Amino acid sequence: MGNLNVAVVGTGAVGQMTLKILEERDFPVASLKVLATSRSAGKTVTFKGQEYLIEETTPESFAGIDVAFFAGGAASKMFGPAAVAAGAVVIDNSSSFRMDPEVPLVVPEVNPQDVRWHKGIIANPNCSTIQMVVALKPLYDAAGIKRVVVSTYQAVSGAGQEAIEELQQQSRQILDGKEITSKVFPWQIAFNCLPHIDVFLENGYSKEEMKMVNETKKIMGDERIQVTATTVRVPVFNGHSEAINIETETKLTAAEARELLRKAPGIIVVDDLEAKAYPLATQADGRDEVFVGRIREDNSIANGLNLWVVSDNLRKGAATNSIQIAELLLKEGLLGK
Ligand code: 3JN
Repeated sequence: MGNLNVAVVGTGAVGQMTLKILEERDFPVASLKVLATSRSAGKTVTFKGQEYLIEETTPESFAGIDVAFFAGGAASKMFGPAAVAAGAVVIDNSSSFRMDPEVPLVVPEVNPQDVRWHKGIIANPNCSTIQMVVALKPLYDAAGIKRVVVSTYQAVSGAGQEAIEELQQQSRQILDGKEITSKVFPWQIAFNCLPHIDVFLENGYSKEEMKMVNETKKIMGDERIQVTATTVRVPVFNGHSEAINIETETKLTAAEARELLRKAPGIIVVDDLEAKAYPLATQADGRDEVFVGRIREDNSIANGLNLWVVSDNLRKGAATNSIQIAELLLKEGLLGK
């Protein structure tokens, strides 16, 4: 038994993963409230072998709560401030507060110190940003970073449970020679790639692409890092992959970069070409680390590197990172009484 009164808001793919990881990591939970919209209220979830009734979230739900994990969606804006007013620390997986200068945006391997200045809300970055900054951090500390060009290969689980079901259904429909139906994605996702994640903005980029640009600068604490992104949905169930091109300030050889990455927290280097060893979504699925491989010099510029980076987007990209933030608060004596 722990000593913290915990609320999890949201019971979709990220909410369910949050409950699973709270249990796996034996987070010190004294009491648990599972909150959601009226649509899910009345259903049950299991935590540590016990059934919990899902309650509808209201501003009054947070009385006595020490830490509230908001799993994403509209609930954050609607109820986050009420949770803070009730005395809870909110760890929010949505984009609602990420760029708010009053709200720290934290990846524990990169900017753990930022939890100290929170005013009630700490934001969890976008999944694609998290795995990228974990890989960038040791290279930045050693050689500085001028510019990053990233292309993502994002799994359907990032778009939620219904998106997972859509990929399953369309794959079956196509293999059976049937007409496909699309509800979650604008086009067929099975056997296809869609360069379209979240909505498009006036500048021609998708919102997902601009999240990667803006969040990276905030987490790294360096507005000078130039970032450009192309984010693509691919027919993979879980685990986001990224091709990352980096221009450092000073030269790093591939061997030096590999050694820095190998020693960095939260990273597993998988980079043995002879053994055909490189990070794969199928191998990152169910893991909490960021996998880095295909580490090589970009010979088209003086100080360039290329990496292939893969991580479980529901775990490190969402639930695990949120819980690591809470664990960091506990370690710093900033949570509970
Ligand atoms: O599509 C993905 O792979 C990640 C999706 C993230 C996402 C989906 C809907 C709304 C977010 C996010 O975390 O940025 C949001 C949002 O809160 O804006």
